[in-house]
Amino acid sequence: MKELNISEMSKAVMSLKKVYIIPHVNPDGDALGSSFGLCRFLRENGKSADVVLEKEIPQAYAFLNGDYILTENASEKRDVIVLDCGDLSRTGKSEALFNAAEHTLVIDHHETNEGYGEKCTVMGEMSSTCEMIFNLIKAAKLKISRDVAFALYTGITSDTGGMRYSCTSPATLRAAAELLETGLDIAYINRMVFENNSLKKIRLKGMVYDSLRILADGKAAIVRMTKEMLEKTGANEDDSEGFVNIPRSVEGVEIGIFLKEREDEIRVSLRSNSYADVSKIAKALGGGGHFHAGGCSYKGSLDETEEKILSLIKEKIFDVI
Ligand SMILES: [Mn+2]
Repeated sequence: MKELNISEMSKAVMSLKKVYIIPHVNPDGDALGSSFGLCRFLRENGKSADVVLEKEIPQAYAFLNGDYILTENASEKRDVIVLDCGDLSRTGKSEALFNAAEHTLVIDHHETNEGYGEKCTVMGEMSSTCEMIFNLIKAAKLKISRDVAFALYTGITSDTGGMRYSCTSPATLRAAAELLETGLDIAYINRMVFENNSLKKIRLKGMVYDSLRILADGKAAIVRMTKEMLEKTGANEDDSEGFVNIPRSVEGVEIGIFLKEREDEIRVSLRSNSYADVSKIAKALGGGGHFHAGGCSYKGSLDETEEKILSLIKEKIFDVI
């Protein structure tokens, strides 16, 4: 594996003729935005490019109007560009395409990415893979069309929570400004990304809000999503994206806990606002994450899981500060 800077990667990308572009499984706005953005850019510049997805695109991202092929239909031998995948397993079934390719390029912004593929560019300081694709096109000194800008802006706004998270740098905002100059409808994109929920999801969210309880003298808060809630609303687990922010947003709360009841385990998501390192809790139960975000699974009932998490939070965080 060779590590490249973004302009070297730009040259490496432009040297390929026929590529499959592969984002991570269960793709989000950045994975899809960077894939469609790069794919459109390469096609506009005379390359043969296709985005490859393992499953049909999530309905929430249909507005991107991106065309793609499913992994099982990607039958040609082509070079592969992997986007927004912190490790190779995140390519899911498309890993086979990666393994069969002559040339493999990896472009990603996950700090935990240790590098893989023939050539790799990882920039943990970037807000999004879309911001990296923007820089890659700038390095090639080629034009960014409105279609490309539409996809890239979607990914940047997704991964920065609408330019609110700390990953938003001055350079991110300058990139966003330049993308907007192509004539994008910023209100439309942000509405599609943040304010376009299915009725099922809103009903589910209402139930999850109702489960909110305050723990640890107001320093932690918890919400639960049960299998029954999913049955009642007809929603699925994908609809719970972002719910972990509900408990974290209660005034005075440092740690937010979200428990999802699955068939044979409870999935635990943790978030902290400032001083609590929640990855310590996640790691203690065999999971992982970062300082402010962690996740793990636990075999037990919802009540047992809550009890376990709460005792770990007290022992590893509130007792030591
Ligand atoms: Mn991303």
